[in-house]
Amino acid sequence: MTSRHRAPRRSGAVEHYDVVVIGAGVSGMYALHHLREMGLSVRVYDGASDVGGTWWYNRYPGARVDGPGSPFYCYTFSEELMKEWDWEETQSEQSAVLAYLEHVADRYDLRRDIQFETWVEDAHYDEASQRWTVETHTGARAVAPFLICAVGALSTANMPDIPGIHDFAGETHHTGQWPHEPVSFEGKRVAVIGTGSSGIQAIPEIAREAAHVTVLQRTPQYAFPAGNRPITPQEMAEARRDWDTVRAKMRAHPGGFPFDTHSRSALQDTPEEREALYEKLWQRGGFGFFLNGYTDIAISEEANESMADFVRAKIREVVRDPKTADKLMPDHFVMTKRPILENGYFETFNRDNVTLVDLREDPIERFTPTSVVTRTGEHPIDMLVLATGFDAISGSMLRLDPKGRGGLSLKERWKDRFHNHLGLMIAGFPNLFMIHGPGSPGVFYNMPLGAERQLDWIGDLMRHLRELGLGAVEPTTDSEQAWANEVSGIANATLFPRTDSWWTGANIPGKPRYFSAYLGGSLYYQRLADVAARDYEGFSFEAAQSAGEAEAS
Ligand code: NA7
Repeated sequence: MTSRHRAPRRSGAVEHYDVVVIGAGVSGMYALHHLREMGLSVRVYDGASDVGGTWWYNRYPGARVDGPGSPFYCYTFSEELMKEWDWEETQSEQSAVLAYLEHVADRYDLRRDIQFETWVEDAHYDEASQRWTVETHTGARAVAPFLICAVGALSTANMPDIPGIHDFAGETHHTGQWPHEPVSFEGKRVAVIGTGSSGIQAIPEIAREAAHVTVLQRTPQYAFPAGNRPITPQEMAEARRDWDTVRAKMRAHPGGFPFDTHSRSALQDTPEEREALYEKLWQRGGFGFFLNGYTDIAISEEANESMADFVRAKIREVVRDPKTADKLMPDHFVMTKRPILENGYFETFNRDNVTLVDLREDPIERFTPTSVVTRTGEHPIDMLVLATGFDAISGSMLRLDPKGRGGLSLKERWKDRFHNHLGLMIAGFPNLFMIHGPGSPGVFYNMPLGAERQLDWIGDLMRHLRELGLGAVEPTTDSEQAWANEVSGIANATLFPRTDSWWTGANIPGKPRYFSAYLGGSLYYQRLADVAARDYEGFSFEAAQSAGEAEAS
């Protein structure tokens, strides 16, 4: 397994900034750029050795954008940036996204304010000085009035706790911590645990090279043809031609992409009409089912069943062995786990060198140094790939575990629920901001654009504090409660909370189980604007310490 590169421990140094940002991924990079443009001094810390966050870590074979995709999974703050970068495929490979982020870092000279290979081990708030102090693994400390946690919604790897797993003597790799050196599967017997987006992208690639692949599947999944294709120069030109209009369209769209919205219910159509639309979308591939399909798939059980039946039939058409096809039949509401785009995943089960184990009927009992043992037998293996996902959305904040007023830890505050207001701030943790945290649209929105919009709002709030001589801001617990009701109210009107998924925290034992993302799409940004327009209703403020008081404390 890869280990984090770490600088040697040293102590004593204390540096002062206006803002400390944790994380140099898509969100942290924009935080640095935007806040620096505002004239603030900013320091960014990241455990990786370069920019990219999730895109730096997730280098497993087959890793690609698996959303609506390029060229619109990108920053929008600069027309020049949009005009100078050519995307080549609709579902860009990990290396292409990382190359783009490296270009952004070069173009805006971001690295000079980022300290890489540096892990923040502690962050605590001092009420008297209205400052956050972060301490890194080197013992160095940085003090700043504002702390931005751009720690990633999909960054904290979920390592399964299976008897004997640490005794397994072969190579073990988690997809979210993939080595930078090439990993060879040639001649190896590989077991893969996990059939979410990462497993479904990686398994066909591994199977092409490995001697044998044993897929250990806990939940069968609906997966849709990725429909990856080259982006033509004409399409790139079209995307850039009237950038202001394209950008406005992105901001108006519920998911943050410049596409037309649709409004048709599946139940308005006859079964034949539905079948025809599903077939058209299947042939086209990509995220069409969600962007150009029906509006009630995630709301109505009956509508949901019509699409689920269609996908199950498609899986049966592809997979030749009926017993294997049976094991691959998903039985949850379609769309209520993260929709997956696949590139030859189901065909992979027609290969002679691939075996599917259904862990629901044949669970893993233990690992030995050379095998994985399930209830019905032993599978000798040379390599283990953990495509077991992440402690998502809230996990990275809890791993950081900042300490707010009175030394209260986030773990304590979030014991039962991820309390927050607007998905941005937490009562008792003044001047701390989360990007893509629980309570925000996060992974349900075009993430670079979502980060820009959250950070623009945060920048405005910082300006507001400065102009009014205020030193600290945090939400009231009443506003947190109201926001929780709004988030849950929207989610509970859908089928999403009824399925176990990383969206509901059900993949992590002991985690509060509820749907924590804001599902109102771009309405969220309207809510942010309204709150700001009403003088930051729902937040409480403190006057700024005088320089002398701050110094004394
Ligand atoms: P996911 O989507 O959380 O998938 C993880 C997979 O691993 C999923 O099939 C899990 O089964 C399985 N899993 C997790 N723990 C275990 C244990 N202990 N035993 C057996 N199987 C297990 O993570 P991904 O990395 O694929 O994707 C994350 C996001 O990254 C993705 O949605 C995109 O947005 C990008 P389960 O379904 O929980 O039964």
